[in-house]
Amino acid sequence: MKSELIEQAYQLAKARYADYGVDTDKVLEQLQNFHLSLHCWQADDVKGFEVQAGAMSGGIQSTGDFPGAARNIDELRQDILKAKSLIPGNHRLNLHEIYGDFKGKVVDRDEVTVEYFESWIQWAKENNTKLDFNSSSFSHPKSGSLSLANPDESIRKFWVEHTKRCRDIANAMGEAQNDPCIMNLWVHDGCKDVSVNHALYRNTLKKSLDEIFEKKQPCMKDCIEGKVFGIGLESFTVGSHDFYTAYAAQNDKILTIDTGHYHPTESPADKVSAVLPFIKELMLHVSRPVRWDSDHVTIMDDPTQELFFEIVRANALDRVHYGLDFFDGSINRIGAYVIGSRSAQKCMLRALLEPKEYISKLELAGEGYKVLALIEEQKAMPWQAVYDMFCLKNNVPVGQEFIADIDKYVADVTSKR
Ligand code: RNT
Ligand code: ZN
Repeated sequence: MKSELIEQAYQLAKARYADYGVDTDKVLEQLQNFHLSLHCWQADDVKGFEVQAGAMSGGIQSTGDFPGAARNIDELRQDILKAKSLIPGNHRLNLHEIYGDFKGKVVDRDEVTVEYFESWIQWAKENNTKLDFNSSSFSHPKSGSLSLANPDESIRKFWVEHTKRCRDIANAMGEAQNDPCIMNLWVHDGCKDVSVNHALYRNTLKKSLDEIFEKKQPCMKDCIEGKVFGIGLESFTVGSHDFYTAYAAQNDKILTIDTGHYHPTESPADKVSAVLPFIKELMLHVSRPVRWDSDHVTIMDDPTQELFFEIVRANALDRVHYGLDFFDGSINRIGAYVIGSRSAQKCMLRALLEPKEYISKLELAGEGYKVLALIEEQKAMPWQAVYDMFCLKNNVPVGQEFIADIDKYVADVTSKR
C-alpha cells in the first residue's frame, strides 16, 4: 500500500479517536513499548535439540507436518529472525530448556548448565533480543505422568534438580541482558483415571516447588502455570489453576494464564482483575483452544480481545508479561508466528484505543445504554488505520504484504530443507 494512503487514513482515524478524547499518537508510543515473548517452539513443533530426543509426551500434542520446519539451531534462529522482521516492534524470545546448544552431546535434563545457552545469550545480544526461559518436563523417559509431584523420590529429585538448574540458567540470561529473564514452570503431572491420591500429589508438588524456589535469584522471575487437563491425563491435574493461584499469592510468584487452559466457557480475561489484588504480576500464554487445549494460532477472537481489554482497563499494563504459546504444524510456521503476534498486538491496540475514562464515567453515572452503545461503536472504529501506521513506522510490511515476503522465504529457504 502507498505510504501516502496510510498516512491519510491515519489522519482521519486520529480525528475520529480525538472525538472520544483518545490520542492515537500516544497509543502508538504505548504499542511500541509492548513486547511479546515469542515462543521458540512454534518453529519446530516443540521438538527441541536434544541429541537423545524421543517422542513427544506430557499431555501436549502438535499436529500436522507442513514442510519446512526448522531442523536445527541455525535454522530455528534464521526462522525467528525472519518472523521478527515481519512483526512491528521489538520482541523477546522465549526458550525451552530442550532448545539448548548441546553441540552433539547427550546432556540429560539434570545435567544442563548455562554453558549450553552461552551461544543463545550471544545471539540474543547480537540481535537485540531479550530472552525468557522454561524448564521442560515433557518428552523424556522420566516424564511419565508425574514429575515434580512424583512420590517416587528419585524421579522427583531428578525434576527438582532440572528445574533448579533452569533457574540458574534463567538468572544468567537475565544478568547478561540486564533485564530479568522470566522463567515459566509448567509440569504436566496428572492422572488419566480416577485416583485417591490427589492430596498426596498436590502436597508433593508443593514440597518440590518450595525446594526449587529456595535459592534467591536476583536476575530472573518465576512464573507458574496451571492447566485444566492434558492428553492421557484427563481425570486430574495436580497443578490446577487454583493450586498455582494459591501458591503464587502465598509465595509472591508470577501466575501464568494460558488462554487454552480453562474450561471452554470459562473466561481467562475475567481472571485478571480477580487475581491482581493478590498477585503482583502475570505472565500470559496467548494461544487459541479449539474444543480443547489445541494450541491453534492466536487470532483476534473474542476471548483474546477481552483479555487485553481487561489488562488495560485494570491499569495493569506494566504488571503483565506477554508470552505466546501456540504450535500448529499444519501451516507455514513463519506465517503462524506473524499472524499470532500481529493479532495479539491488534487486540492490545484496540484495548489501548478504548475511551476507557469516558465510558467508565457513564457507567458510574448509571447510563447503562450509553455504555453499551459506545462499546458497540468502538468495534467498527478505524483501528486498522492506526495499526497500518504502526507497521509503516516500524518499517515492516503493511497488511497482507507480509505474505509475499513469506512466499519468498519459502522459495529461497524452507523449501530446500
Ligand atoms: C502446556 C503448556 C506449556 C507448553 C509449553 C511448551 O499445556 O501450555 O506452556 O505449551 O511450555
Ligand atoms: Zn502454556
